[in-house]
Amino acid sequence: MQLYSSRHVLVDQARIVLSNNDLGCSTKPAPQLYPHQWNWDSAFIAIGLAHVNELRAQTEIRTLLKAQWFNGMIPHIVFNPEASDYHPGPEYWKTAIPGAPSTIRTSGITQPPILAHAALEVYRNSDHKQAARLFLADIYADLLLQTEFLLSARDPLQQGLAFICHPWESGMDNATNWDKPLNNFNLNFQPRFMRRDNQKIAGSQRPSDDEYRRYSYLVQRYAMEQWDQAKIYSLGLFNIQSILFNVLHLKSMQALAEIGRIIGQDCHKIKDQIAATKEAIKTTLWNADLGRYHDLDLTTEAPIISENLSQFLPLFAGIPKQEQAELLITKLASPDFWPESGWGICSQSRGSAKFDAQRYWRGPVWINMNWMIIKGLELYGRADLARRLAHETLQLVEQNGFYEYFNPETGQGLGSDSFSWTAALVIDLITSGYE
Ligand code: 2M8
Repeated sequence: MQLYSSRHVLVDQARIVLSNNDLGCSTKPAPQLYPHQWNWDSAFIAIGLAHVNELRAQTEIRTLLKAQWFNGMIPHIVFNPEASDYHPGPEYWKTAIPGAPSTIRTSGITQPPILAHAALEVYRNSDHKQAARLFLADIYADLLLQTEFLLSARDPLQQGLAFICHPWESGMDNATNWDKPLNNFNLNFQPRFMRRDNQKIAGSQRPSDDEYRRYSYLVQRYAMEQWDQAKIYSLGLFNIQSILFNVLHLKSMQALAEIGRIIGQDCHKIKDQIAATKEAIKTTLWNADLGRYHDLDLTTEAPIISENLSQFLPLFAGIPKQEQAELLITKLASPDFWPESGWGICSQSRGSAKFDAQRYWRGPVWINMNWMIIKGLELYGRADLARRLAHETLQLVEQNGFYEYFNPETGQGLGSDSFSWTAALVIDLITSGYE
């Protein structure tokens, strides 16, 4: 990589973060807090690694795919056998069952499906296109299988939208969106759980014990069903059509169609599905009176109207019409979401009673969210705002470190330091020409 940007020092620092978190064939999200491989973290990590070591970026994706379940599900965690200091670990998940990989231990749920998009980005940024094409050809069937899993097991009513069954599948674990659905089911037993996260990070920056109790209950309850997808759906405990998850599902299908074109596969079926999912997001997850997107609780059929930033993410997959996009961008650019302090986008509106500047997905700024919004702004011709947001994002990391998330008012780093996707996406922004 030839880099003449004045930000080359930041790129060098980011490379060090990634190399310190390198487990060999995958990258842990953070040195102590997250010692295993995580699904969507690895996708973001591959996007950054593609600029510095494209073969290693490919390996990151291949390693995750090795842990794919027979039904196509790509698990949210692939456990590192060398690490034991994370709860819940492999024993808790009880995933040593038929249908799960036999030699690799994983969790029993998935995460936002951005992997196919990451694979396409790795190809696009490759200096060795022929080898990169072979990489795409090698992984195409696995990516297709994952999509088919989301189109069948996760869309039992064939509505064009995939549901998630656990807040951990949303990627935004304790977002205010899940407050109501997470309290809509009774606990038929008290799940045992322990908090290792709070021993490493201040509790005020992490989810509450009550949330952990419910996360743990769902894991134990689904494990009792041996992770049978139809049974998980029919339990109806936490079946949510999340905006973010479906935006990334669509984005990955768009990428898959493009990968198919590059490697000469017939993609007409996936193109039909792209149209169906796009339409479903535009109709089922859109409220015309409020002029905004929302999640939907599949069990109660109730829309979930939360002042969380996921309502803007349809921009990332080019879903809204231009006039709807203008509405979203006006709200996004208001100080409630984009404070004048200049550190990017809050995960929860500052105008909402639930805003908490320190607590995880309930207020802090996240670099992967800023990154997706930058890409969305580019798509809708708002290069001015994209540039401003990219600049603020880079300043934030330069001045405060490669943290997991940040206080939107002070810029203070929160959660874990040396966080991999922060480093990877900083590399991507800088090599894309942002300053
Ligand atoms: C966080 O989630 C894990 C559980 O999956 C945790 O809190 O222990 C989330 O921020 C998630 O989006 C992320 O993938 C994971 C690893 O960075 O950490």
